[in-house]
Amino acid sequence: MCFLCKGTKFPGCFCVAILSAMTVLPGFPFMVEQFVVLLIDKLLNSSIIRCDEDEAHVASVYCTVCATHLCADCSQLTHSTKTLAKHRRVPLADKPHEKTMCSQHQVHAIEFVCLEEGCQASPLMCCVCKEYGKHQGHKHSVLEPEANQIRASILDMAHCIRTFTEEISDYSRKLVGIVQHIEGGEQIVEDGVGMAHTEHVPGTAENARSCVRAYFSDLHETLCRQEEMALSVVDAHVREKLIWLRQQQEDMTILLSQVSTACLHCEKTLQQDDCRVVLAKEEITRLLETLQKQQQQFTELADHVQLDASIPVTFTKDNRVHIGPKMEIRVVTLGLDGAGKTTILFKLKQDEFMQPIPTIGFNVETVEYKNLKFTIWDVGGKHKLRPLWKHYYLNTQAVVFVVDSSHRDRVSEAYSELAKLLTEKELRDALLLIFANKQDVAGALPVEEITELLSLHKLCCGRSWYIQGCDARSGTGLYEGLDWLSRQLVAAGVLDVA
Ligand code: G3D
Ligand code: MG
Repeated sequence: MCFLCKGTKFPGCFCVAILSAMTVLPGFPFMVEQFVVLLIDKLLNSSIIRCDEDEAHVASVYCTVCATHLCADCSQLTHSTKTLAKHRRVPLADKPHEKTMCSQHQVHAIEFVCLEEGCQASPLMCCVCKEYGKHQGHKHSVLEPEANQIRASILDMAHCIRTFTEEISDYSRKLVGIVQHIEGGEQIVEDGVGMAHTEHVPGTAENARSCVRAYFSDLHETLCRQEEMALSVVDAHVREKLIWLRQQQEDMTILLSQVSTACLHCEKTLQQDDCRVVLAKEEITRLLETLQKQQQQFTELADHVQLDASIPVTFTKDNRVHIGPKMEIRVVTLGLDGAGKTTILFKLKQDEFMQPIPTIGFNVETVEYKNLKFTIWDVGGKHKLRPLWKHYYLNTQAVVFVVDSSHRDRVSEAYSELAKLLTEKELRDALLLIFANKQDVAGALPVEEITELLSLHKLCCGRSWYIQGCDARSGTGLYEGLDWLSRQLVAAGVLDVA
């Protein structure tokens, strides 16, 4: 804000002129800077008195007769005549001061300054004003030292202003530099043979735009590649399906021809005499048995095969296509012993509470939910079994880590196991669902506290993770966890296509 007009931009304020000039003259701020520097130099040098004969000389004496300021040389030169040599010349410090006469008492000069509270508007006084006039008895000081003190403080102020101006100029230069850095521009460079030519230097704005372009071009390439791959998966599926269907068509044609041959044979037999019919009995029986067997096989096939022209496609978050009604997800459930892993698995599987036995080795179950088919490996959590966990990591798309929320003392042990787990290379891209189990137990740690104690925000930085409070006995919270997994695995909008 302008310190003069305080933002009101009153007519005549410098800032108005400066702002309008800046818009037409790009170098204007530097002209203003030079102008201010000149002003300050002039102000600081105003205490130096120049020689009246030659501006380049500094005066050192004052001729009281000619009333001129002179340097020693010019004083000698100009006052060398017989008459002028007699002129009284005094050092500049002893130059008699001009006297201002009192407006009240014209014969008396102003000699004092009144320091009284109410007299700031007219503080000057002569000896009569001081002793008998309106300033009688007022606090006062002598005019000359008072004026000198004010001069000294103006000069002090000028020094401060010079520093202030330098600071403003520095800051302005930085602003110019930053604007140039953002906008970029032309730069003169020399080539190998010493020829100068201009080169475009990109600014940060241009660099940022290039970054955006590069990112989206990569994304575009990746999408094109993924689209090609997805199309080839669909094409392969269609090819295989059509090959199988055509094979079926051929089989049915063969079957029909076998049936028609049998019919013809039977018809022929029916038209023959009794002896021939009796002789054909064995052959006819074999034929009918074969037909019956073929019919049975056909019925079984027709029962099992669903003739369906639909090709249901689902997309994973990483843009892979899945064809078929259910998408299979490999999940491994880990956590300390007693955390509730087996109970969770049984609950999801049977939806009924069973008294679990401590897991030795592992349990594996398939749980279907929405259009996902989770193959869940429940791996024993006892100390001795933990080194075995890594055998289950391969091709695991998600880890469900179960924590016993009712057991505050074991949370730090859970933390160190989880921390170890997250350093495993094979689990680098796996989703992490943390079940804060046993929320039904009185005094169980709430989800927020488990999050804090396991430092999840720090530990899981850069990966997809989610913590869900649950109670494996009743099943509360379990499906919310699976929902999160589904949302992470399947691209939005295609979750319920099957
Ligand atoms: P693990 O497979 O992780 O080792 P388990 O753990 O599933 O075997 O469960 C250990 C104990 O915790 C079992 O009790 C089980 O009933 C209990 N449990 C599991 N989940 C919950 C829960 O949400 N709430 C409560 N209150 N208890 C739970 P036992 O008594 O058999 O040891
Ligand atoms: Mg178990």
